[in-house]
Amino acid sequence: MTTMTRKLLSATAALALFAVPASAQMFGDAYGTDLDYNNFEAGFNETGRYEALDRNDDTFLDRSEYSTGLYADYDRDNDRMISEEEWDMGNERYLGSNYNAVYSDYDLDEGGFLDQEEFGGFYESEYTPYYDGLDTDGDEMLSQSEYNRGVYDAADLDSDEVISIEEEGWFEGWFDGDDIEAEIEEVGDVY
Ligand SMILES: [Ca+2]
Ligand SMILES: [Ca+2]
Ligand SMILES: [Ca+2]
Ligand SMILES: [Ca+2]
Repeated sequence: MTTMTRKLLSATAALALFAVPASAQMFGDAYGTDLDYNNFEAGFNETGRYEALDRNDDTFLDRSEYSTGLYADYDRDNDRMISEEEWDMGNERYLGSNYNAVYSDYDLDEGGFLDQEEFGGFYESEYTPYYDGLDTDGDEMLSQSEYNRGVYDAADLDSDEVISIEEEGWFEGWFDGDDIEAEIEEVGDVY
């Protein structure tokens, strides 16, 4: 091994140390064990996800802010487009496995992907009642606890008020250290 290679390797190791997902760390020991709502909320509030979604910093998520967060979540491979596979997966995660809709109805330019505008059309028709359901006090905004509750209930697939370790699979990709704030800004306006 040359000195140069060794230097490169140790630099890589140092980077890898830095790359330990910050959000997962902030989530503490709770992630990876069964989560009741209180454990979940305490950890989740520390991840910065809500602050990243709240683009205008008013401590609430309006319909537009929520749609941008949803788009970022549907977009698994971060190419800023929603493929049919990503769409199916997102619909199942949020709307349930019985949800039925036709992708081509929303892919208006038949490009094989939904962009922000096309997804916005889908969001308007399918997520208006969903958002209303999360907005339990009916003030047309999601508070942090209304948002948290919605995420928790979506991940708690069997609705037994515990997110089991298996159900934590719902969060795949959420706590991997990606800069969610940069991702949200890049997605921009959806609705
Ligand atoms: Ca806001
Ligand atoms: Ca994508
Ligand atoms: Ca509300
Ligand atoms: Ca459960």
